[in-house]
Amino acid sequence: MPHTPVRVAAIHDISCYGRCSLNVIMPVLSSLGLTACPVPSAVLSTHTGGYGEVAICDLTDFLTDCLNHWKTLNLKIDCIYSGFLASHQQVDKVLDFIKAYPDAFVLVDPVMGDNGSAYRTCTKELQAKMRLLIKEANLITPNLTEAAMLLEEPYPIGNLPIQTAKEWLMRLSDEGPEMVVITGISLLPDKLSSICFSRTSGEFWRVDNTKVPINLPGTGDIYSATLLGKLLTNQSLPDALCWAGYFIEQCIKYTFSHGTDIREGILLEAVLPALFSKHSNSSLTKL
Ligand code: PXL
Repeated sequence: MPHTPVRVAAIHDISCYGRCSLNVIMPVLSSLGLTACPVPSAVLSTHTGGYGEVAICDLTDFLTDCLNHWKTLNLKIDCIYSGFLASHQQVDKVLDFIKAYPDAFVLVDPVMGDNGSAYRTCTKELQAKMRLLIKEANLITPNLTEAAMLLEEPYPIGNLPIQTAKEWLMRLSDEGPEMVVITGISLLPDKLSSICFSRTSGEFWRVDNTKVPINLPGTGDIYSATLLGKLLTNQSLPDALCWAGYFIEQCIKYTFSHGTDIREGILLEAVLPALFSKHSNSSLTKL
């Protein structure tokens, strides 16, 4: 039997130092048995989270050239997964990839900000274009900051009421994506929750994980790659949600316990084996 890999075109940046984006997405997807095809949107000397003035090589034109070449090859691409985009013009390039592979599952991780603020590269134009890009997605995975930006709502202070959380999930799904996951929500003391909605089943779920007092770059990238990897290897949405929550909790706890420089991100190399645990051990609740 020929082996047919599941191929994921991963359109994200490469940050040369500080674990995030393609540097962490590739190992997670590969470990889960998927073939990740990296399509770099930009190369940065470091991520933008604390290393000062970053050298950036914008690869907008490369995205066009890459797709044009791929089109001549009749490749089978099963999934398009977009993340950090260096400019609002790159949204059109991602849309070109989506048009070229109409049967591909589309995950848009709308990487725009965290903790109530936009990343310094995320302009108002990029925020507006991201609102258009999510319309073409099957699944989106904003954190709470990004969900607020997509909905043009203020960042919520304090705990988000459950009714508001459900309303935000549905409003985001109304924009297009069948599945919506919002991460990094405080609903319970000492817990961080991820919540999701499937429009097909009309169901909402929540997974609660231990809150660890540390904010590491790349966390959202590892979370979304794990969720995607589990979904594409035939786990249901709530099971994939449990796995992503469990894995990121292990990642953060391990890194916190080692006291490394926060900017270096998650000590992923040591934690990857947790992807193969027998159970995810996360507590799943219907919202
Ligand atoms: O992990 C998100 C991310 C991706 N890419 C770059 C970033 C960040 C967050 O800081 O700076 C370049």
